[in-house]
Amino acid sequence: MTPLLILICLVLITIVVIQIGKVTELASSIRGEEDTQFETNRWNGIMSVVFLVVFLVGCILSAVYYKNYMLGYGPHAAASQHGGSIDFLFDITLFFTGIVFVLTHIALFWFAYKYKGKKGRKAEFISHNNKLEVIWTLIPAVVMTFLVISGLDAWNEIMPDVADDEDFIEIEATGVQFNWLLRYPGPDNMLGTRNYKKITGINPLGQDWTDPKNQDDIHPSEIVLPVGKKVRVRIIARDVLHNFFLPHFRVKMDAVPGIPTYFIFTPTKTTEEYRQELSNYAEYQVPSDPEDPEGPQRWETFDYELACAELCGSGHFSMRKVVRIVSESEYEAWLAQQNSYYLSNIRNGDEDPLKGQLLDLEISQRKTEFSSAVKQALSAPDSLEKIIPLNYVQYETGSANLTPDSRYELDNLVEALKENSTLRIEISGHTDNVGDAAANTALSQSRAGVVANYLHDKGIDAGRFVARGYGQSRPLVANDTEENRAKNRRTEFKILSK
Ligand SMILES: [Cu+2]
Repeated sequence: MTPLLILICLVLITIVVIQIGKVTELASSIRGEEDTQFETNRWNGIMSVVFLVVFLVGCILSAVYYKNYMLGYGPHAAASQHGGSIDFLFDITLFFTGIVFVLTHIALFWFAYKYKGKKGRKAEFISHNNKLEVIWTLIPAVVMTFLVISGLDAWNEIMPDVADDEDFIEIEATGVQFNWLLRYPGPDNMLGTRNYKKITGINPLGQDWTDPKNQDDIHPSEIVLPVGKKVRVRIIARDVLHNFFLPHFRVKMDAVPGIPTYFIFTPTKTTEEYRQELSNYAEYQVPSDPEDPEGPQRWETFDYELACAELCGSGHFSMRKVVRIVSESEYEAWLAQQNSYYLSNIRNGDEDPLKGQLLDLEISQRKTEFSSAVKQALSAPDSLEKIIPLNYVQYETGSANLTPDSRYELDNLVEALKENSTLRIEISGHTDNVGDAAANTALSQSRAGVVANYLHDKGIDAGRFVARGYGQSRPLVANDTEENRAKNRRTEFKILSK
């Protein structure tokens, strides 16, 4: 209904304007053409000046009114070390262009008034004016030079790459339609190599799994960074142009397929600190969900964000990720919870080129597990039975021959015995209940004996360990499934005295 009314109004106004025009035409033909023209000029001139005043005042008022919606003003302070220099560049550019904007508009509309056509006034012919031309060429040239130089200066300050000896965190962001794939280097602090030919459904970045640097890399779903630490982001795209944009940190860089780019920045405010700053602004003191007036306020639910700033296709809007800036200790805790993408998604699957091989990474992980188990057992009260399983000591089926990879776990045991020189242990072999009980006992006895020999060969005094075969007499769990039987076939050791 309303649009119809508006349409009718517009039609009526048009008719009225046309009718007035006709009446004026009639009046002018009665009064004489020239007089009417001068009268029109006078009104045009006056209305130009009125427009000038209303327009300029409107511009200034709206700039002040909407100030808090602009980066660098009000709640949109920069949260990175270099952010201030970018905001300063915007301000200084606004200052000069603002002066030009106001002066040229005044000149435009004031001249339209002052030099309007009047009875007896004739236009002056000027072929050129050297002085004026020099002035209006020189002033913009000087101002432009100043702006360009200060821009270059800021660029050089922001864009140098990190030095070799600098302490920084390197992460990687890959733009794809329509998501950001994030990668952290994992405990080795190094991102592994990539090859686009290796991209598959479960290898979205085309990582080369034979590169050990890739095996601990993490693919998190959000960016988490410690405050005050330099961050280098490797930026690239997999399909079309995207743009890595962290508005609060004044970070913006194209993500180009085939051309790696980067950006280095240092966050200076944690998410929590930024929220506290926002809580001072009225526009953030409203419920973040209008449906729930009692719920948290806008400043409480604020999060830094990563957006794509290149119109990259129909799902462009959905390329948003949360960015959390936290304290160093919170960052360490978060990092410790993240799992290697390779170990949790690729390892020993169809696409694992290292299927069945033991990785250096796994050897050192097992070593850490082993020494913490020993440490825990040694510090536990003496009344507790201290049994530590040798999970990775394996034998060939039905025999007492160790598999080649068993030596890593046995070396861990040798090391523990050397570190704790008074430690005495019992090595025990166990089987499942398949087959003859006496034969099982004999097999477990010889398996425990093989371990004992290994320790002896590595220089551990024979008086410090005994080897015993328990056969099927001490199952961990009921021998009812193949899985459970595998659990019962085991070698372990018990601390006799320390
Ligand atoms: Cu995009």
